[in-house]
Amino acid sequence: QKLAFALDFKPNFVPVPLSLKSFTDFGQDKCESRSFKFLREEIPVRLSHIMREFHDLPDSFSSRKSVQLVRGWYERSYEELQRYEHQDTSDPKVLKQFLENIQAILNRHAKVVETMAQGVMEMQETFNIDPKSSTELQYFLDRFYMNRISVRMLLTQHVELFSRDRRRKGGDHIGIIDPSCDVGQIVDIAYNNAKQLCEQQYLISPNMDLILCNNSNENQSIQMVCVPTHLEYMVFELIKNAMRAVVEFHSKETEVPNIKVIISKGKEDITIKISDLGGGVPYSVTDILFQYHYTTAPRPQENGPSPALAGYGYGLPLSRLYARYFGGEISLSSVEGYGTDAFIYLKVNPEDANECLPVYNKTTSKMYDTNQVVPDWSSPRPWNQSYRTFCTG
Ligand code: W6P
Repeated sequence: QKLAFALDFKPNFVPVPLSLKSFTDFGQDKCESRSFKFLREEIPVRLSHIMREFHDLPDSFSSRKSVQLVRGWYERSYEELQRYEHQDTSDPKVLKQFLENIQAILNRHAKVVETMAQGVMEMQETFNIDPKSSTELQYFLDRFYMNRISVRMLLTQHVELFSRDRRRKGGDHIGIIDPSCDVGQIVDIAYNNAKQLCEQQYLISPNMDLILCNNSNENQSIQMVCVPTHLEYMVFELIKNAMRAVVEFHSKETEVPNIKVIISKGKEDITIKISDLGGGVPYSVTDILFQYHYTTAPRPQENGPSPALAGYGYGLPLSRLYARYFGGEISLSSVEGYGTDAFIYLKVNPEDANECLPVYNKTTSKMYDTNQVVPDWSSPRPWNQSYRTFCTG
């Protein structure tokens, strides 16, 4: 069964990235059989590309029960979708069955992030993760979760557009896309949610100064085509981190400095800059903040109350994937001892906002085969031990 899956993989089928523009065009057509025809090919291609990468992972990770469980879900969903390969695209019964199947797949994969996180934690507890495994794991999880975001986007769009009980929802929304999303409004919602959590935990929270800079349309709100749930997730995560830093850095004071948010719309980018005076982090830590096996806050207890402002430490890396998914980025610039600026970059034009999808090829397999790589920059060592060594490699 598993072998059959591996042989099924056809590397000449490359995932087809869609732009936000093509998502909205597609959604306005509302042609269910066209959507069905696209998805029954595209989803298996996307699934097979990421399934292939499981083979290249270190055994210490891929042999974990939780990882095996997730692999099983992927194989099952792949097989279910393959069954539609030759079915009649205009038969309403087939379309109905496909829609229900897709809902079942979305449910089956609902806990993938938590389950994989479990595997990562177990691996950390059992082994000391060396730099090589750490790089591979980070590389894999970024690609794996990006793949998941993309597959869920396609499946959710289909369900939202064609399921009868979803149609009443949300004014001019096209599936889960808001063609005129008010960015300032999303920032307000995210701020208020973060504020509530912050006050629960610390009894105090920083205020927010919000500045809009709409270069193309003075003094008006800033609107864009985007997936509001993705945007809210990113802004919430960054504001939450900013708040925690501010409140903890000023814990002996009765007043805390505001968080400053600037939203600017240029020709190419919409940028959201979130600045805090929370004491910052050392430069060397800014990369580590995006690693999946890192969190600043105590880990959630399995049965205990969940600490309000902490999760599995996946908020930042996942937020960055949401930004990158449609061609954007998240970056942090910190001034240790002072504060941090966080930046969300998003594409203004929906034509330019293309899905960023992992593709399995030779380069990918080389990333997992870094055994022979010898560092080509010096590494520090105590000078009294530093006998001159010969070049290796
Ligand atoms: C910090 C650390 C951090 C991460 C993300 C966003 C804001 C901040 N502030 O001190």
